[in-house]
Amino acid sequence: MTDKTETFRISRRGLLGATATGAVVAATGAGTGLLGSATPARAAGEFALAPGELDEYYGFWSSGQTGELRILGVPSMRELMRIPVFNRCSATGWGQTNESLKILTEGLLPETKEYLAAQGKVTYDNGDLHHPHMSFTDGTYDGRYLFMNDKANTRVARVRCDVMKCDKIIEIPNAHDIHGMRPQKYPRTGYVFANGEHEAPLVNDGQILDQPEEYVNIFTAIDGDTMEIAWQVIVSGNLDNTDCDYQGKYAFSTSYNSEMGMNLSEMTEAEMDHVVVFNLAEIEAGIAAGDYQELKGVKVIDGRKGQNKNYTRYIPIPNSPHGINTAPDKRHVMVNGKLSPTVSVIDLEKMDAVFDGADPRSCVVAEPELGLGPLHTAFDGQGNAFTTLFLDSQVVKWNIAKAIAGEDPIVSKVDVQYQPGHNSTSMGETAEADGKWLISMNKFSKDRFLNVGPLKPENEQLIDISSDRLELVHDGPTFAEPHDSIIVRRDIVNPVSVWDRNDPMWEDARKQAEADGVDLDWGHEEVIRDGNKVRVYMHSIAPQFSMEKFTVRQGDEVTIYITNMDDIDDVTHGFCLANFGVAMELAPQATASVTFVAERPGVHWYYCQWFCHALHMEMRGRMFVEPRAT
Ligand code: K7E
Ligand code: CUA
Repeated sequence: MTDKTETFRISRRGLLGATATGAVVAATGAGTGLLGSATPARAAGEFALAPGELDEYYGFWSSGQTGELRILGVPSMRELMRIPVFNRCSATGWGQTNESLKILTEGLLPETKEYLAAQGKVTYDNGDLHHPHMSFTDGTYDGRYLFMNDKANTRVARVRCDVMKCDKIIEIPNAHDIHGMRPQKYPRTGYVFANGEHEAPLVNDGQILDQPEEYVNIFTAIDGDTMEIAWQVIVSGNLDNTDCDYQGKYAFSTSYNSEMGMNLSEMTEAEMDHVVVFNLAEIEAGIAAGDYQELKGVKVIDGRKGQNKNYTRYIPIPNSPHGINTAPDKRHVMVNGKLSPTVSVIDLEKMDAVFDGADPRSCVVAEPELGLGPLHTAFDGQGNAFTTLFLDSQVVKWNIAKAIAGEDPIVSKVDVQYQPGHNSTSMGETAEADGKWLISMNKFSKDRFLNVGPLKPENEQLIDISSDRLELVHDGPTFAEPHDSIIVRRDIVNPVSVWDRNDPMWEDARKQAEADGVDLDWGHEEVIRDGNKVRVYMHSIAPQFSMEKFTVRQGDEVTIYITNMDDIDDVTHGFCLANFGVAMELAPQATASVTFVAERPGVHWYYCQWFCHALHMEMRGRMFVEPRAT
């Protein structure tokens, strides 16, 4: 940090005070001028990468209501890729190709398919992706999968890390609006835990509205290998965020509405809410012993308060806790107070006793006051925690052992711009937390960037945490609205550059080709007519499609299969059929397909829409649609 930056920071703090809000910035009008004139100097350290240099970490970012997953390089904060998941993607054809539609539709519940059909749709085209997390083996990331939730439409998705594409999306029955989601850390993933956030009647068929006692919430364990639901637990109160231990024994979720209120004043009435602790072995034993009801094909166990069973325990926690984060010491869990200025520290070594009947609060070994609006906590692996303070617009570094000893745990604070939600540290949610970088994911950017109109980007700030002096080194604008990120050492992530021709993603295309007597392993160009269904097989190799033209009839249902024969890094083609709303990505050695009804007679050009060659513009052909006989 240069002196200039320090001065800038002090003067801004002096001007706005410790609980600066955007309203104050706007009202004084001085914020913009100050910030504009004092550009923080870029720290000439490890953070600045020269062109061509590679990052040390992969960052996996959610995108909130955009519905996609993003990959950034850390520490450069360069955005490297977007992986469409719950959204419709114009560039890749996600949500349009047959391969993506299969993934987007096969995991939907029957009643959802009916609802969508009534809208003339086969799948949702929005999502709200909050929490991306990698699969674990033995307490650290294993580079197999990324899992993520969709709060908007109650789904959980999986992305394969070898090709960085989504391969499974499931809708979670019985639950409503999946929010918190975490993979099991030990012995491996294993389970993926998912919180239903919003309460609803257990059988939600329109018979019950204002009987809060009939409302429940559902915690779900998904098998991360098969992406099938393993079991569910009915709980009291709603569920917000979740995490689990490093022993494979417990998972736990925060609840900000233990009151089961239906409006704001009811939801925030009680002084204490709770964390629900799930005892995995007890739940598995209960299921095995038949102590469940089957609802929509899922085994659902009752873990509500007062059930007198050992499936769950309810730990009282001050007012509306939000984030919950297990420390890399494998022992302590931080529950972030949100409306309470505290973080409650749970000692997992005291949890067995709580299940044996000890006072639930006996596992809370510290509750330090850290500042206003604690939302999420990250770790450096050296006994320190970093908590975002939403209302204070700060990140506070504090020492866990000091908090437990009853000493002042606060090491330092750094201002962030502005109102942080999640933060994440390098490898910080694993046993290999390395204490190098912290990302503060701020909900408001206000005056930090050029004004782009009423809708502003969010701001994500990179902070060097290698010393006690938390050094802000980079501002990064992002589009709506990454909630959460993970920072993964690059040696753990090893994607391929070229598809395997036999990848499961192209299995349906291969089977259909085989049935049609077309050999996809050779250059192919075939038009197969099957009633009014027409299947067109062609390949691409820079700078040409193997078919310069083909003919179909008006009203035919046409499926185009294209195999990209190029097997060189980075030679991706595309297929865009103009004025048909059809476009898809063809990465090296991929076989992608798309289906449409040829309702437009005439000559229609298809072209390659991913720049691939000096003759990319010439990479095109014609579809001729013969008019229907009148
Ligand atoms: Cu935004 Cu993790 Cu959905 Cu906190 S959650 S901020
Ligand atoms: Cu092929 Cu552009």
